[in-house]
Amino acid sequence: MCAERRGMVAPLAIACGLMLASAFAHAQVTVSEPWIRATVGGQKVAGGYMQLKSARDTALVAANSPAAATVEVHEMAVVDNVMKMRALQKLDVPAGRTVELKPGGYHIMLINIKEPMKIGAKIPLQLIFEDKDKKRETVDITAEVRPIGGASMGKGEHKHH
Ligand SMILES: [Cu+2]
Repeated sequence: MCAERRGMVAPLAIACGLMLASAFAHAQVTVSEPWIRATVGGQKVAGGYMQLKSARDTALVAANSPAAATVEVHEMAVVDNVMKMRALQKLDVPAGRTVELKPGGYHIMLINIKEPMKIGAKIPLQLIFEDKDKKRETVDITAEVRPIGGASMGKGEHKHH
């Protein structure tokens, strides 16, 4: 399926992703620049980040990966001055708008990872989107593990519920 082919090349430059998106116009969702943050020590969770864009209104409703027991879609928000994250039933991806998953905001959470996330590793991820007519689209991507740093949210980041 086109979505899968496109997913395979998603780690390439955004420009490439956009070209492919127009070449396969019937496929809805484009995923660009997926990456997973490297883990340290015995950390059991890892955050995944990427940009989502869809030709039609849709929503990210689920995700999974062979590298983790569970994968959830999370949101980070300040509640009573404390940065917290919570699982979302779905993350809306409105037509034509780029939805960014990034540190400190929306993210994919890999929970109970089977091995530490090592820099440079390529982690398969499957994203499941569902539109308002309940039509599902599955997108397979490969996310590269990148170092901790950049827009770090501090120590509380991976405390869960
Ligand atoms: Cu999270």
